[in-house]
Order: sequence, then C-alpha cells, then structure tokens
Amino acid sequence: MLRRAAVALAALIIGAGVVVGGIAVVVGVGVFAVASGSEPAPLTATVTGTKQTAEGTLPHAELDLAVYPNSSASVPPPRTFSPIQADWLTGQPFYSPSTSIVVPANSVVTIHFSQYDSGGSLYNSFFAKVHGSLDGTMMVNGKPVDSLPLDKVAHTFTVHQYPEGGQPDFFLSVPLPMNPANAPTGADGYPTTPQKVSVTFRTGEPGSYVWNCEFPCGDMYQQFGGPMQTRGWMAGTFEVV
Ligand SMILES: [Cu+2]
Repeated sequence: MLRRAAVALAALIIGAGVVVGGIAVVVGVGVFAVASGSEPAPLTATVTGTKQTAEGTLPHAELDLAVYPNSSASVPPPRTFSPIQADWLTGQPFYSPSTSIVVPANSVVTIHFSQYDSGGSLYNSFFAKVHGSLDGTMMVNGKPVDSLPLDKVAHTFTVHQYPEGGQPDFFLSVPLPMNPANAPTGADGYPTTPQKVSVTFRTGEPGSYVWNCEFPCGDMYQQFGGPMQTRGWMAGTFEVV
C-alpha cells in the first residue's frame, strides 16, 4: 500500500515536471517569437531641402508619424505574428505607419507627430522635457516649448542606444501632449484635430538605436507591458544611415 502510494506520488511528480517543462518550452517559444518578431517595413525620412546650422548647410529630411489610441475601421492595427498576440494587443495604442525609423546621417531631421490619444501623468519628470533637439525646444501646435506639464502627456518618443554602445552617442526624447477628454471626435472615435508636434534634431555618423515610449500607456506591470514592449506599437528601431 505504502509502495503503491510512493509510485503514484512519483508519477505525479514526473507528470508535473512534464507539464512545467512544456510550459517552459511554450514560454520560451513565445519569448523567441517576440524577440524575432517581424519588424514593420522601414519608414525613411525624405530629404526636403537644406538647413543652415552652426556647422554650415546640412541636408534637411522630414518624416511623419501618427499616434493612435487604438485601431479602427479607418486605421488598421500594426502587423502581429499570431492571433493570440493580435487579441492581446486589441484596443492598445500604437505609432503609425511604422516603428522602424530610418534617418540620414550628418543631417538635420524633423519628425512631425499627429497625436490622437488621451493621456495622463508620467512617472518621471525627465521625460516631460525635450532632450536632444537642435535648439532644446519642440513645436507644439505652432508654439515652441521645452517641456509639457507632467500630467498632460500622452506618449513619448525616446531614442537611445543599445547598452553595449560603441557607436556615436545619440539621445532624443520628446513628450507628446494628450488630447483633452472632451475633444470633439470623428466617426472613427479619434479627435478631429490631433495634437501637432514637430521636433528638429541633428544626426551624426551612422548608428543603430532603439526607441520606445516612456509614458505608462500599456498594460501589466506599471502599465509598461503589452504594446510598450512590442515593436510596431510603442517601441521600434531608429537607424541613422
Ligand atoms: Cu505610449
């Protein structure tokens, strides 16, 4: 009797081990799938002219990005690699049309943002300020500002380096203002007039960087999960070529 119980217990332990092992494999595959997730098609800044700088005349390139609170009939969601991920990210905010940004080296670059989301408060006031622009400011709805109120932010566009470095130093961070809760909206549910932000910065030699949003707009831990850690949504690459 005792022996039979011992065998049953051993079988139970082995069975549990197989289940845990199976879960580990599934989680491992999931992590691998995220890490190797299909990168959205690159969005390359277009050279539109030249700009005078302290270092002389440089090429000027421009790029348009929009930020949506969720997908809709008029704005499809970013590409996902599985139905489970698509379901998981339904109704989450994202940058559009791509999060794989390419800008020219040794140039002046302007990114124009159209921001359609609501917002709230940042955790860290550092990200309420403009960092890395040509003159320390950004244009918000036609007016130059160097920061936003901490509690009026929707998302940030924060470009930084891989930890290993070994390439030109580059850091750019801009907060994007939220739309007020009572902003008039159109048929697709987005504000009829988005918040318009333009930031102009100087690029140096070529390098590979990443960017992400620093506003807690996702889900799970401290609202920094879900779209916040997913390329195509609130994170991406930033190539200076
Ligand atoms: Cu965000």
